[in-house]
Amino acid sequence: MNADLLALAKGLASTGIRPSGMAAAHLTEIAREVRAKVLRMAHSGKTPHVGSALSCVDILVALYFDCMRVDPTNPDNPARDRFILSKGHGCMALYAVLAQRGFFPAGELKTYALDGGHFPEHPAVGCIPGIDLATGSLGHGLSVGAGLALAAKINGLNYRTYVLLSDGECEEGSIWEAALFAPARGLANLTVIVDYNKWSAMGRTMHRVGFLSKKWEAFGWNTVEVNGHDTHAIIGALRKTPVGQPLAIVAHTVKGKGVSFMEDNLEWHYRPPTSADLERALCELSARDVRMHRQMVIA
Ligand SMILES: Cc1ncc(C[n+]2csc(CCOP(=O)(O)OP(=O)(O)O)c2C)c(N)n1
Ligand SMILES: [Mg+2]
Repeated sequence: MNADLLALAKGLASTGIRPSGMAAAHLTEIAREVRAKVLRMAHSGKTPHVGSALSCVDILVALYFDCMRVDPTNPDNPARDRFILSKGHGCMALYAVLAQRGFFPAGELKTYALDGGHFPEHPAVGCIPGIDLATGSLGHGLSVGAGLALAAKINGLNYRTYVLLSDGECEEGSIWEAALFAPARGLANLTVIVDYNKWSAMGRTMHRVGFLSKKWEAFGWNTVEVNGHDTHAIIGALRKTPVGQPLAIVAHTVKGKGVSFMEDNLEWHYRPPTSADLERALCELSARDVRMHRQMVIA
């Protein structure tokens, strides 16, 4: 744990262990802020994976602003729920959500991807508060998550473990070994969310649409499909904690979600935004926000 950042986090006002019941408009505003932060990071760090990060923003907002019991002022609290971003290349979204939730000051994000900064392009334990596992090499997160869930069960602890997978990594055999293990051990304290954006790094993922959730079900998981950009639908799914079985949420998402020219466009797996791209994207995000606000006022 980085002592400086932890000290700064302790100085921030605590938002409590679980800020449940936030209004839809508030969560939408948080997601918009997070997307803007992601775009700024990708631009300043000149890094790839902006589409991957934008894909999972709403899922992370649902987790950190409703479902997960975490305390930014005590990020290592042994009672906290555990989170593994198995698709580690999407970490700009996680960094931005942690900042938004008060784990460290948002200004620190300016050091993203800089030598000597706290924010590597793939997350590592100890760089910033709130990272439970170093990830980036795809396919390992669920095995570790199953281990954390099993440890909780053995030790009689009631934390829950959440693992966010990408659909590309669901093409790896190690995921399905862990998927077989968790129901066999009755790990009802484990939740998987699949960011199902239908893209991998080089093209479309191989899962036939409609079959991915059937696969989880066949492996013994309680399975739900949701719109991965409808925060309240995600929250509804996350709150369904089945008895005796782990929970898999297949979240239908759009890579690059929130910025029209990045949506469903694989180019943004690789391309960092230029200054012009950034300006256009930020304008679009705020315009969408204004439109949404107007619709809400009218409704
Ligand atoms: C074991 C491993 N192989 C290859 C890569 C390189 N790589 C980075 S992202 C990615 C796939 C991206 O697609 P997906 O996993 O679906 O994530 P998305 O960006 O769509 O959320 C790959 C193959 C990796 N990180 N780890
Ligand atoms: Mg994908």
